[in-house]
Amino acid sequence: MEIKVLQDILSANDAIARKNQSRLNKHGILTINVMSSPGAGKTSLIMQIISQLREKARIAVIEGDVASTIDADKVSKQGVTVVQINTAGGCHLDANMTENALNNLPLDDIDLLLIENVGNLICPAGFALGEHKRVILLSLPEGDDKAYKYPSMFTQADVVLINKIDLLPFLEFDIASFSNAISGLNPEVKIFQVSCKTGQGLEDWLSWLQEQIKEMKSHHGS
Ligand SMILES: Nc1nc2c(ncn2[C@@H]2O[C@H](COP(=O)(O)OP(=O)(O)O)[C@@H](O)[C@H]2O)c(=O)[nH]1
Ligand SMILES: [Mg+2]
Repeated sequence: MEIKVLQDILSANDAIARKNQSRLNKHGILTINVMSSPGAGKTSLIMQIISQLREKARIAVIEGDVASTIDADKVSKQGVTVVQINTAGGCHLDANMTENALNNLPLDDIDLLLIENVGNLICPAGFALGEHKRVILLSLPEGDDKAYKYPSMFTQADVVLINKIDLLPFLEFDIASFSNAISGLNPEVKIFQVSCKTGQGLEDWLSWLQEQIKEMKSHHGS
């Protein structure tokens, strides 16, 4: 019985997520669901994307947090349109919350929508929002065993960003072993080593992102 309830919730969520995605497709908006543990660097990544791509793409952000508007305030100071979702205790965003956020965004004026999910390496993996790509950050201080401990997050990722690479000299983190673990779970995944603080490694990842924006535009015919 419990399993049935869970299945109902997930299939209702999936139906709204599909609706969100076709709405985003109609407007040609590439949408990225950014997920990680708290503190791995989601907001820092979004700030880097804004500063590096703002001349090339019209960017908007959905900020998901249990409470507060701290991250949304940072993004808003950059002059970027942002909608905050407070989940009031919920450990992840869902498609219904995302639909409400989309209702409050100028969809005709956006090329790239970045969704910062609630900081959590477990729950967000189960809930599609309507995004086109899932980007997971794993930062060096979290340890190189996390792919084995939280496999569902990595199995569903399109991209894994190994963040805080600037801290490598100070930590024991085996990049090769972590990368092999992810590739074993998910052979298609793209892995980039980056520092959202120093900017190291961001160039390759930003090229990938721009490629995706271009592809979305070509489908959209604009
Ligand atoms: N050394 C270092 N610190 C980083 C890097 N990226 C983020 N941080 C720091 O990590 C902390 C958490 O970052 P934040 O972007 O707020 O993480 P979030 O909770 O996932 O949104 C902040 O103090 C950032 O300045 C990085 O690449 N290197
Ligand atoms: Mg944040």
